Amino acid sequence: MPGPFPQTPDLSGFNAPVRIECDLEELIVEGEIPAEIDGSWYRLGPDPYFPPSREDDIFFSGDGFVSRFQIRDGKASYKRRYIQTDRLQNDKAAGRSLYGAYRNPFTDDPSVQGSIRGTANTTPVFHGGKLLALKEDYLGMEIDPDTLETRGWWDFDGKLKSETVCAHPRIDFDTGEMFIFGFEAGGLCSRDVSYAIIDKHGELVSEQWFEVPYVSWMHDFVVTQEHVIFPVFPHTTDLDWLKAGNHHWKWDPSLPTYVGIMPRYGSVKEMRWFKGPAWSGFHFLNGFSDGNKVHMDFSVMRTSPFPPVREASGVPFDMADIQIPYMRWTFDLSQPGEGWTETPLCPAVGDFPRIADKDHMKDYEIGYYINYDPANGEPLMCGPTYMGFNTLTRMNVKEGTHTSFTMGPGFTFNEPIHIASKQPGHEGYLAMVVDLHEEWLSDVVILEAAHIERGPIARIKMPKRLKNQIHGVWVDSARRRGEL
Ligand code: V55
Ligand code: FE
Repeated sequence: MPGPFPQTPDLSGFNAPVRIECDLEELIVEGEIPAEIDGSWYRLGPDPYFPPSREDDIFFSGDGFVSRFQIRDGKASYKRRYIQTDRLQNDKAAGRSLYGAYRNPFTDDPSVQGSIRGTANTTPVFHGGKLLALKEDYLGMEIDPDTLETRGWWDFDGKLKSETVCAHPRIDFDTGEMFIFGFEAGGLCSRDVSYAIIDKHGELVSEQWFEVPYVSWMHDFVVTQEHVIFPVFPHTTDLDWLKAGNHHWKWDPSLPTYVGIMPRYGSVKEMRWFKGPAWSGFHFLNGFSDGNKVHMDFSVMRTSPFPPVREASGVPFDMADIQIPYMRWTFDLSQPGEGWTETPLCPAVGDFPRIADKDHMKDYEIGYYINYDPANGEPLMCGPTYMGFNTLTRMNVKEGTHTSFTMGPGFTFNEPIHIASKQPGHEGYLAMVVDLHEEWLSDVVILEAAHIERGPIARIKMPKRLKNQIHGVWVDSARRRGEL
């Protein structure tokens, strides 16, 4: 019999596992879901099936779950399944967790040494007719978009040589191409990074490898219509650190930040490296090229946002290190030197950015993300940072203005998705799961993207608390049919 889960911040309260597989039809809807919304919203996250073998297991380690809200004709349904990874199957056969620290195979039970550790728990992506569940530690797992059954690891018909695929592919809305990379591509703690282009049909058309100056937690990257940008921030690791039994990452601010930029259809030999002091960042909202200037917009920090990483690295926490406005970094390829310029875009301090698919990789105006605003309540314990987001922000990067939506104290927000409208000139909709801490439930709110400050136009009531997700994707039914 599995014992109880440890009562640690990573695994208790709103971070406690939910462990449910279910099918819910005819969800209760307050307000009205616009009739034009027709598609599937896939969400992924970690949800440990068994209590971990280690009391100090972290949020990111959990077995992957995939869930789908299907929305059509003003109605919604919900389906949720575990992703049947090798790891989950091995654990189920043993009746307990056989795997040790986060991304550290040295800490696994001898019976599973050498087995595939991928948890597929981070990002769903729909491309080339396939739904993939990604985590940066291994290949993507193919999932049946209708039944959510697990189909198997996807190596692009045997063509991809990289051992890993990142959790943040970038899709060019106009060409339909998908750009991917993988870090530690050549094995645990290798400095190899792969960079591959997948055509709109899902065929791998190119893969190149290059080395980064040190092993880095390259969680995301940026692709513009002309360039690709690889930021290297000093969350790092090495074999000695892993052999000592640690979780994968340590924060080492003595290392510089590197940013590699190359033409997106070019050779990795053309990579130009920029260099600066230690910064940290996870998600990029967007990037674009303007002649010799290349811009990337993101939430930047001066430390690791994750308490277990800071603790293991012996870094004290200073709130100021994570309270930095949303930033634009601009690299001028016509100038010599290693530096770049930094321009604040919006004062709201947050992450989980979203942009309309059509604006991706281009000069744009509107971005959305969630942030923590102390004016809207005390921080609530949830997520990997132990500080739930309580505000949704819409920023206009051209005007330098922003608007926001909050539900006040007692609520935290998961990553929003953007749903394009079919009406000309309409900015579309945002949807996000909201955790109701007092009621111990979760709801979905749907907002007009242009008017988030007016509050939800519809609210879907869930009968259960949902596990904190990581990322999600909206797959319009028209896109599913190949029409978009
Ligand atoms: C993230 C999530 C992960 C992970 C690494 O969103 C980074 C950040 C759910 O697992 O392993
Ligand atoms: Fe991410």
